[in-house]
Amino acid sequence: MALLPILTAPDPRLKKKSKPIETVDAEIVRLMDDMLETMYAAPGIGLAAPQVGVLKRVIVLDIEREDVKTGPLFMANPEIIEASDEDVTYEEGCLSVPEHYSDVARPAHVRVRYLDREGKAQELACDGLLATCVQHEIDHLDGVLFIDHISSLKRNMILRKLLKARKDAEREAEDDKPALPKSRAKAAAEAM
Ligand code: K1U
Ligand code: ZN
Repeated sequence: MALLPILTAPDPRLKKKSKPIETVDAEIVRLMDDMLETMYAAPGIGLAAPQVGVLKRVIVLDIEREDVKTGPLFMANPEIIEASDEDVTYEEGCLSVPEHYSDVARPAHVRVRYLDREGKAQELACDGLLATCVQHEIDHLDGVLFIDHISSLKRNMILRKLLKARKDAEREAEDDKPALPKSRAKAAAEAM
């Protein structure tokens, strides 16, 4: 298994619509396993393939808590086939929007149809955090982030901060590099 790099906003790949899976073959199983390992390492409770730069309709989740023991869930081509009229608001985070959180209202109960890790068609009734998380992950497959559900004022403020953090990190990495490659630096010193 392998840890995959997680893309952060604003990255154009996070805004694209992902393609359906034709069959859950060995390549998709490997992607699912790598995504689960990446999600646990982050740590997170869900991850969608576009977050690791793969525009395929695959998500993984594990919201295990003392009261919820679903274990890891692997879903290819997940679709919401029923949603409650009742909404619930949850403070959401996202591994692609690090260190920012916002309240988002979504249907409190949903029924999801998907292909599991063995390629078998399944349906699952989701409530509570699992319902919120599965909707958040399916949104990723359609190029939608939780910040698309909040005011444009707050969204743009978060995106500006993320862009600044990325530029600062790039500048720091650049400052840590030697000004000249070692061999040229040595040659320059010897020539003096
Ligand atoms: O999609 C993602 O980036 C994963 C995201 C899922 C999510 C969280 C909260 C509401 C909706 C969807 C995360 O996992 S953010 C990290 C997180 O919530 C968490 C991390 C460790 C322990 C418990 C929660
Ligand atoms: Zn997310």
